[in-house]
Formats: sequence, structure tokens, C-alpha cells
Amino acid sequence: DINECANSPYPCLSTQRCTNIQGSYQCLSAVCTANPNTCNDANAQCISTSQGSGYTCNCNTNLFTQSNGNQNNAVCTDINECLLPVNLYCGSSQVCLNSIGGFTCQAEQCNSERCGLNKLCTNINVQPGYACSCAPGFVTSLQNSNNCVLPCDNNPCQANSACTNNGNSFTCTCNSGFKLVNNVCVGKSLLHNENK
Ligand SMILES: [Ca+2]
Repeated sequence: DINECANSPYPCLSTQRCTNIQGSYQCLSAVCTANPNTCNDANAQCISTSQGSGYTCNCNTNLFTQSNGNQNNAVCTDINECLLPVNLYCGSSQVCLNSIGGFTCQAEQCNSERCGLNKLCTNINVQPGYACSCAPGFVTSLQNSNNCVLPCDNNPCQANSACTNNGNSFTCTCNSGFKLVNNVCVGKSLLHNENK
């Protein structure tokens, strides 16, 4: 093989880089090597060419959608491979986690210990791959927001009343001998009128 790049005169334009290849040679722009940030979008790859402006900016179109053409203003937008309702990329017992320029499939993260007492675990497709929420009939504890308790365990009722759990809510009932007056349970012995 002859190295044409070593020939005199130089076989390429002075602004071009000569690359010797088997049986021939290539003249490519030096733009991409001279300035690694030629493409504004960090996910676009600068590819030297022999014609035009000497380069193109290419997103990996398996992983990104490309807009704004293929020069330095090319914009690469991540493809969310994990979009519901149908995820084509991961197995049915896996969770898909999207990332910029890719995605991963991981085992479902929920297990019986993951979320703690009175909580339900849901596999989700964003990091860390699971979410915890209160089981039906339970609410976030006012003492410790990591825990879920029965509504009455948050002591929502005022003095002299009893609390009854009622689904995700509660009912307050004045104790025996007390009567609700202006949203306060007042001792009946303190009431000196016909409402007694
Ligand atoms: Ca992605």
C-alpha cells in the first residue's frame, strides 16, 4: 500500500486531515478533532466529512430523537424506552428504568420488607424502582412521616371524645356525659338550659 498522505503535493485541502487507508486515502475535515465541542448538544457526536461544512452532528437515533438538523445546533432528545402502558424492552417481571441515552431493566424492587408496617410497595419505572404508600385504611403518622397508622392513632379528636376509625378517615363522638356544643364536647353537668 502506498501512503498517499505523504505525497507531495499534499493530496488534501490544507484544512483537511489526510488518512491513509488500504489502496486509497481519505480527506476529512479537522473540525471535530480541533474542537470537541463543535456540536452544542453533549449527546450529539461530531462526525468529520469530506464535503460541505466538513462535519455533521449525529444523535444516536436508536437512543435519541434528533431535531434542528445535523449541524452544531442539532438537539438530541432522550427516548423514554420505559413509557407505559406497554414497555417493549423489559420482561414482564422486570422494572424498566429510563436514563438519558439508555435504559436498564432490573428485577422488581418490591418485597415484603421494603416499605415497613402498614404500607404497600409499588414497582415504578423511575429510580429507585419502587414507591411506598399507606395501605388502605391507614394514613401517614403525624409523629413519624415514614410510618402509616390507623387514623385514630394520630389522636385527631379533642378532649372528652372517642375516636372511631372509618376507612381512611375517623369519627369523633363525645364521651358519655358530654355533649357537642359549638364543636366542643362539654360536660352535661355544666349545661344549665333545656339542651341539657
Ligand atoms: Ca432513554
